[in-house]
Amino acid sequence: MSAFRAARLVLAAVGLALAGCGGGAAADDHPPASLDPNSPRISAQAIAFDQAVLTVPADRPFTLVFENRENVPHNVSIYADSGRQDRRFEGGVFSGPATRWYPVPALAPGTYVFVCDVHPSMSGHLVVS
Ligand SMILES: [Cu+2]
Repeated sequence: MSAFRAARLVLAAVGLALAGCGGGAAADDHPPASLDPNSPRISAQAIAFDQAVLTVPADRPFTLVFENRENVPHNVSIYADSGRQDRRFEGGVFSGPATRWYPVPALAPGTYVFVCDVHPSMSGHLVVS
């Protein structure tokens, strides 16, 4: 196989991979150009989050900095209800050790639930005020 043909196959595979990660999951593998130093941070290790409560300001988009410290797939999603039906943000799943910067849209004041969709026991509360 020629190098050119091999490269085209790789590009096609990458395109398929990108197309396959739809569903609204969001994750940036680099920080935004201007990361607010007050951005909420959370990490995962031993199938657990390091924090039970996160607090963010209401009605303002924010960046959630998520550090996955282990070679296990995790994400952070945000739900408006404890029954986890009304999802307001779906973070992309990834294995660590790695960090992702989740672009979370503005949320109305209230108490939300954050959870790892892969491990439902990993959860906490997001206080938006
Ligand atoms: Cu998880």
